[in-house]
Amino acid sequence: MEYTPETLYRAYRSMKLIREFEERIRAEYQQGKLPGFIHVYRGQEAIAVGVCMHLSDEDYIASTHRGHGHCIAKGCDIEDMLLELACKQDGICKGKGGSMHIADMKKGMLGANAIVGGGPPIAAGAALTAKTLRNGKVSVAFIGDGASDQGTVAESLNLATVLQLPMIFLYENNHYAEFTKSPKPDGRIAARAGAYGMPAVTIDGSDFFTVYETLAEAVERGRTGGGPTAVEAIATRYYGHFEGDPQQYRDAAEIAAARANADPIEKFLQDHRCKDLDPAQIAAIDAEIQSILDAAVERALAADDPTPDQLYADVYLSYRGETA
Ligand SMILES: Cc1ncc(C[n+]2csc(CCOP(=O)(O)OP(=O)(O)O)c2C)c(N)n1
Ligand SMILES: [Mg+2]
Repeated sequence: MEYTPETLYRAYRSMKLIREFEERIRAEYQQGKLPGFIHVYRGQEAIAVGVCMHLSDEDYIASTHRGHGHCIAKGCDIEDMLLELACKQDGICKGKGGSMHIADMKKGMLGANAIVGGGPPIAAGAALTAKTLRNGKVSVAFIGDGASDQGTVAESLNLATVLQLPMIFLYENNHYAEFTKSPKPDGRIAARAGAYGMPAVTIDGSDFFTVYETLAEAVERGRTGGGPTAVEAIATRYYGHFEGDPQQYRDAAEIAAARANADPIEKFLQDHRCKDLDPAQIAAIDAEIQSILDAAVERALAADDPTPDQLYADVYLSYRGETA
């Protein structure tokens, strides 16, 4: 596949924005400035970006509890996300969701989800809409290796095959579910999805180019009536399950090896396809990202909390068309 410089800079910017966004929120969280729980995506950036670069705002994704990367790659606004993480009234979900419940319908981002395995049925529903309306849209469910065993995923695989939905099951196999290491060999998750009767592959999720090329085919299949695809992307969870997790269940050598060998951004920059990228342009992108984050953090921390009235708005739906 040929890559224009624009595509390469775009991929770099998106991966780096995810990385720096999360490093900044970790720092703010450690100082007690952000409430709730955060689950960091570091190490998996090439997956969100390699997938979402094939999608427009009209396509759908359903995310997980580890969703910042998916949101950013799908184009959610950084300031609105930071306001949401700080639970402020102008947040992307008006401050009621926080890190684990970011949704942005304008961007086809159907929601991060604290329910493990909650995303695939939602993505399948969106895919059914696309198929019914014949509008050529596709729907991607991001699914952890832990989530892959949920019944909701099995039902979604079944429905997607039976109805030949324009859907992609994007498994991110980082070998951990919370504090438990997966005993399964790589490839088992794709094999199970394949048994439902859809094309299913296992790929290196730390390599942007592999993800991008695999998804080019899967998205095209979905858009042209070829039905669902499953992709098991092998990845590394760089940090703990949640920010602050001391990781006593993971030995130091394993953590060090993961951090040394599996950085998708380093891998990208060292790839021969990036050899002509201009270091000055890369530095300019890095500087632009820092200024976006500086402004977003400053605004988020100074912004207003929701008022008591706002907290109850949009929570209950009245079928007479009013909110309670
Ligand atoms: C239905 C449900 N069961 C259990 C949990 C608790 N829980 C939160 S994250 C998690 C592990 C998920 O692992 P995986 O799907 O591999 O995603 P990762 O954290 O590795 O990104 C569990 C069990 C939950 N949130 N929802
Ligand atoms: Mg996992």
